[in-house]
Amino acid sequence: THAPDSADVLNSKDAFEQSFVRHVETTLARNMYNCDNLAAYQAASETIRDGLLIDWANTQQKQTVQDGKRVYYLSLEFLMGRAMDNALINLKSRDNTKQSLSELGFNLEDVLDQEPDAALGNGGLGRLAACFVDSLSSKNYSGWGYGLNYQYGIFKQMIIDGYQVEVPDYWLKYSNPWEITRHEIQIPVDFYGYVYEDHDPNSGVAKKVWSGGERVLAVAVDFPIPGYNTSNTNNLRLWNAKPTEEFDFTKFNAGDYQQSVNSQQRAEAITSVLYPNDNFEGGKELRLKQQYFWVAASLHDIVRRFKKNHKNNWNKFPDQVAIQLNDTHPTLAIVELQRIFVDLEGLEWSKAWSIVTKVFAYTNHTVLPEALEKWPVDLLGRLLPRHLEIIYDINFFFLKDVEKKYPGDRDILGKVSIIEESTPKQIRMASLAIVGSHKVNGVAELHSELIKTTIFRDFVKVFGEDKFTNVTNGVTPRRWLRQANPLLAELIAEKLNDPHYEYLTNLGSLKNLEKFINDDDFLKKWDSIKFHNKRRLAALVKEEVGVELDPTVLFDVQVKRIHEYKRQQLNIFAVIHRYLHIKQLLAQGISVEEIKLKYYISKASIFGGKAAPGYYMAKTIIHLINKVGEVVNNDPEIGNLLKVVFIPDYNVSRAEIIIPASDLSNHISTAGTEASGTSNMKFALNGGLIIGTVDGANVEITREIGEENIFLFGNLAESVEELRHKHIYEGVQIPGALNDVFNAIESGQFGHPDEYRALVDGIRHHGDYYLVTDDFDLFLETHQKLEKVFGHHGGDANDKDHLHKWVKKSVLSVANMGFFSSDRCIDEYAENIWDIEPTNQ
Ligand code: DL6
Repeated sequence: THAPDSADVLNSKDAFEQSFVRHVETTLARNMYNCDNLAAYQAASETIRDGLLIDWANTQQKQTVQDGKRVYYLSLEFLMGRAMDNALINLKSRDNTKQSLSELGFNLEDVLDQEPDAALGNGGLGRLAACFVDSLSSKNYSGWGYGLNYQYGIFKQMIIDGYQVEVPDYWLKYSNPWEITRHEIQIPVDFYGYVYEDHDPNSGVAKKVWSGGERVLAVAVDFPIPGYNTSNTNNLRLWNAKPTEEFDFTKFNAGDYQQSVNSQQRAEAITSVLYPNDNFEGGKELRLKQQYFWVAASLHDIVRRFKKNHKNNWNKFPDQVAIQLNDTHPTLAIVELQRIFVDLEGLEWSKAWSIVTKVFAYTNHTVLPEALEKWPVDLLGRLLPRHLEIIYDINFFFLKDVEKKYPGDRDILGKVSIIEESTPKQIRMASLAIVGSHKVNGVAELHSELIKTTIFRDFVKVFGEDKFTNVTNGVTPRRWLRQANPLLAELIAEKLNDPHYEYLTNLGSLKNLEKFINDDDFLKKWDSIKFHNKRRLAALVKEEVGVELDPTVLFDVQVKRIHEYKRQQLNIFAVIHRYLHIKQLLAQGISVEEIKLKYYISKASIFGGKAAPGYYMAKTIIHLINKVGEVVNNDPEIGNLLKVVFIPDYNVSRAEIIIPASDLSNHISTAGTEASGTSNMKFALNGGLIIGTVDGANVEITREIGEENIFLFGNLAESVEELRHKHIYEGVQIPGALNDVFNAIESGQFGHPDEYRALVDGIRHHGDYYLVTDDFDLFLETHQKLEKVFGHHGGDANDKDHLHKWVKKSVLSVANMGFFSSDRCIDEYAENIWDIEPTNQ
């Protein structure tokens, strides 16, 4: 006999089928004759969840008994995607589930397809958090995520007449089998009100009391996070906002029914919508309310858990608790913990502060100054009057220390002050996060170096270099290899002689693939898997966009948030240039065949990504891509020589189809602007080659896989400032090829030129901030080079040239991507920042 675990429910066909039928009949109140794919998804999920809950309860008990240090990852976004396939893979129950479902008359893939994405994030930052919770569980750490359970995730993107249209994503339309609402865990969170001074009746010491004006309840909703190849199952706790009963009741009794409903809605609004901007959403009171609601609930939960075992032995707090701030969004947690210690627990200020600063660490995800969060003092003071006082006190003591180090240096005081003396005065959240944390990290080497010399330069002077460190991002190979690319994962397992896919938690072993680099049979298999994945993507494109893609051509992909700094405009301008040149060649009587041989190989340019709803320039870029697609795809002369598609509603599930199908992907940000990038890692891990600038994690990817296996181009980060300067003082030089593109756009070839005026003028007349003109020709040249390597593959597995040049690079890049597992990141955080060890299993 053994203690029950998930395997009992999930690894026997009988047990699975029995549980499935029971859920159809009892949970769903249906019967097997009336069970469609959606009902099958729900019943299967409930069954898997039953298994998960056993592991989860065992894990929580084990962790409580071991009473080791725990890390809490505070992230306003967790971009989880679908849960079912991931759970089956991590629990190693996929085969059993597939067979059981098949016996019950269902196809696993169709069932999996019913699940809506949990899209509670914008992009890189939220997806990183999702990879991290997977790795925390898989590496047997005791680590919880804390976030918000938005009812509306990131909007669904539709493309109508070439324009982005945002549609609400009500992802909880059907009940969500993966969440467990903890009705018993309700934490009151206060807002507004006033602060007064009171005296301790015993000691007579004065203390501050905050009397809140509005109270909302935070109700815990838990998501079990299964680890791979371990029963360790951590918790992701997301909060729901609910009104307090007392509040409604008073109003109701006073005969103000309308008002009582309003206050209910006001409370629920806090966790209603994810803000769809991956930069900073300034000045929005509701956003600040979300932030405080979430950190207050999380901290009270953490402190309560600590007190259960350790009472008020506060000296032990930093030995038990590490809190990671995912960007500055949770920075108020620093203030809240100081408030709990000083106001509620009666600790002396400096004692409290020394504990607080041992607990927190902060990750920065962007150097873009416009993305640094600042909140108006007035707004924060009204919403959180006591917190504003504490922020001022933190700043006062901090500046006193700075003054000691740099006597009389008013300049540095002004630069590092948490309060910006502007009109209106603002609170600089990054400064507060740095002051309240013991470590600050960037997310790739280049980025971590850059923040030390730019946005955080003055803090390095104050705190010294050691406080600032780097943890290069990573991605989970469970989702981004095994789940997204099952055939490649299988081939790798076979070649590594690893039938249990142990390499997925030991990604360095991919290196052994190099042994097969001269094995043509292996290369052919590798290439045919890519071809299969390209067909899978072509089917999606056909269904979503109505365009037929030939899977034998080069699939050239750029999918990510749409941003000027990510430079989708550079890519689409190059596509237009290619189209114009092809048309010119055709006009000269050169045949399509000759063009393919001498000038351009056939390719499909595939785009996808959402623009923040208020970001005009990003929306203009989307419009241009779609209009270019309309023209090119409907040009009968062009055929499969060039296709341009924009796949709407790029999300995690779409990424799982798109990424394994790419031959080439674009990571072409202006050097120094992309903190890391993580999709670059996903593409390379799936055997897609990269065309990229020397930016973010591209630098480390190059170091790992070798510069002969990546196509780098463009100006370097150290030249950017000078080039921008030159643009302003000497004017922008438009290269001839780009000028042709602008002329075509302005001639109305892709719709009314006014539509694109801002985009073109931004480059021509307003300084070309993102250096499109400086990198355009280099981008074209690099394409020429790489297309020669790709050759005229034509899907012909016997094309030795393609096999020996391109496919070898593809294998070599996968073989050397081991470093980019998020397991490695989590180990680095654990060792260098959190000081935690894996739990005993
Ligand atoms: O660190 C995760 C991810 C990086 O890989 C990207 O380079 C970076 O742009 C992204 N940032 C965001 C939003 N930024 N903020 N703040 O998603 O983080």
